[in-house]
Amino acid sequence: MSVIAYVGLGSNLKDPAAQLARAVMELACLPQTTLLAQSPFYASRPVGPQDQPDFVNGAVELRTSLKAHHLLDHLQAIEHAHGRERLRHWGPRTLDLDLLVFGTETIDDERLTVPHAELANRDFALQPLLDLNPELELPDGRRVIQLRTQCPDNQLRKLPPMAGTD
Ligand code: A4P
Ligand code: MG
Repeated sequence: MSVIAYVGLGSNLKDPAAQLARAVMELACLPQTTLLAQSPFYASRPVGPQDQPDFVNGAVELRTSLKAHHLLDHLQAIEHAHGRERLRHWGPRTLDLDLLVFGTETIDDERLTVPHAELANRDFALQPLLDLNPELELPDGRRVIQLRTQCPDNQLRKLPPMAGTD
């Protein structure tokens, strides 16, 4: 059985937009998974420590037969391949892949919280989700469009499409 999953992408080191574009191609190659759509990319002010560069953020919509934890294994392998080092909580990173939504599942264990714990507070995650699916609802019935109007403003700037990614 397959589910629709949404993965958030973020980077603020080493050509962030190119890191995201490459990650989208890598996500498209995951086993038992189809890339259905990708959102525009946005520049955003960092949430958390302010002594770091602005981020580039986006999201993808996947159809996958992988279990959520198995998908997380793949996301972490892609992060690792991008030279991701876990140095500081909410600190700078070459690539961050967050499982934002996984079908209608609610998960809360030592490895995985889905929907992502900070989703409702982050316009840089909510806006790309809305771009992908304006009707999207979380498993608890909250509508993403409603959360977007209530969440703190992080000065999102939509970036022009990158050559070759349209
Ligand atoms: N984990 C639990 N739930 C999830 C999930 N839904 N998706 C666990 C992915 N991972 C999940 O994550 C630490 C652990 O979270 C993982 O090992 C996984 O088992 P991490 O990314 O390695 O570590 P972190 O950065 O210390 O923490 P966290 O909470 O994941 O950070 P976030 O939430 O990813 O936030 N500002 C802007 N403008 N744009 C950004 O993208 N990103 C962050 C990082 C901070 N500020 C930002 C942005
Ligand atoms: Mg993360």
